Amino acid sequence: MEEAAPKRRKIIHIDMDAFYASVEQRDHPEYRGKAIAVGGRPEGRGGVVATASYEARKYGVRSAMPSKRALQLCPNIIFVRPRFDVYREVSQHIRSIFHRYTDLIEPLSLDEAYLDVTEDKHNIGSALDIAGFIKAAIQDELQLTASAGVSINKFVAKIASDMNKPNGLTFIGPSRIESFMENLPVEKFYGVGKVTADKMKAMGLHTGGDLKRLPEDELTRRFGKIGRFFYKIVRGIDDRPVQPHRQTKSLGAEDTFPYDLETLDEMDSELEKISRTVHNRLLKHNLKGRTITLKIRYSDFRLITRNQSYPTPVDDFDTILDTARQLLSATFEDGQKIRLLGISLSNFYEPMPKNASDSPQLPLFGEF
Ligand code: DCP
Ligand code: MG
Repeated sequence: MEEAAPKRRKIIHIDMDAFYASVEQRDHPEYRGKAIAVGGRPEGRGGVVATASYEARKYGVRSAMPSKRALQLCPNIIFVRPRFDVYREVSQHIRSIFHRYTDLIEPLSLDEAYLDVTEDKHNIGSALDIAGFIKAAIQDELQLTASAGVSINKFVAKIASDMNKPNGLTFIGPSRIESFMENLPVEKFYGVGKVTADKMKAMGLHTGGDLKRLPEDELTRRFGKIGRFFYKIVRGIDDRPVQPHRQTKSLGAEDTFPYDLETLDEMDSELEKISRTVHNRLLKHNLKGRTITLKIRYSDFRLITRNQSYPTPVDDFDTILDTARQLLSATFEDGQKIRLLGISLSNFYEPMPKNASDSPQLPLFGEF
């Protein structure tokens, strides 16, 4: 007997608009209509912008920009201290809205998730309608806006959600996917950072259509394993399932330096930057870890890692930086030159959802 064709999926990607900044404008009417940056420090005294309101983005202010630069671009910008507890609460609330329609939810961060609504709890059937209901509930219950993308796979849904921000609702149906992918600039492709995009352009590959002309083995030869993903995705094929229980195993950041670092002073200021990034990522993903790992690559390409574990999970900037400093000074010897430094956290503690009191006796801190 012939096997039935797999059912076409209905995928929604939801992403809150200017998330932290919108929450601050909602709770502080005096910030509404104003250029604000969450994070960073006034007068450009260090720190980076976590996110900027749309008013500030008109001036070119962006996430991860040093606050000094933000102030140059937009002299009237207001720096606002982040309130992560509030963002976490909002995040839990939007998740509870998603659960009204499906339990197949894969959160990517506090403000972003994939939903598989191939089967929905109310038999609504239309993913576009469901996305509209979710946006309306977020507006009514939280006075915030989200943008949604709707398609038959994760890749296209995610790109779609970004196309009409803010407050967008974008549907890309099966008949439009191939032409959509052919016109898509390569830098929009998942896994294509600036370096790969430049490499592609140097080869004359500017759009999905250009990639589509290459056979699969040539794509893998040129780009490695991800080449196979490119081959499928330009044909509109992305079978990755929405994974509700995907666990983050480790989270970190690293930096390869344009020149080798030779003094502890230089290394220290790099560790500070990396710790800041790691700290922000932990907050964004609502994670705390018990183990901090320092990775060092020396100028001769030797790679070492050193780690330190704590009895309770940590996420605070000072602990991350102090631990990384101690791990470094415990191994550093005069004359060593360092090409790369990285810090990561693992052994995560997943906070229990607020309404999880019915799952009894979950060990909060793991057993050891
Ligand atoms: N964030 C951060 N550091 C970054 C990027 C983001 O701290 N480098 C935080 C602040 C954002 C939140 O994560 O508000 C969500 O990230 P998004 O990339 O979704 O950005 P926004 O929601 O702020 O804006 P957009 O409307 O473009 O989604
Ligand atoms: Mg967002």
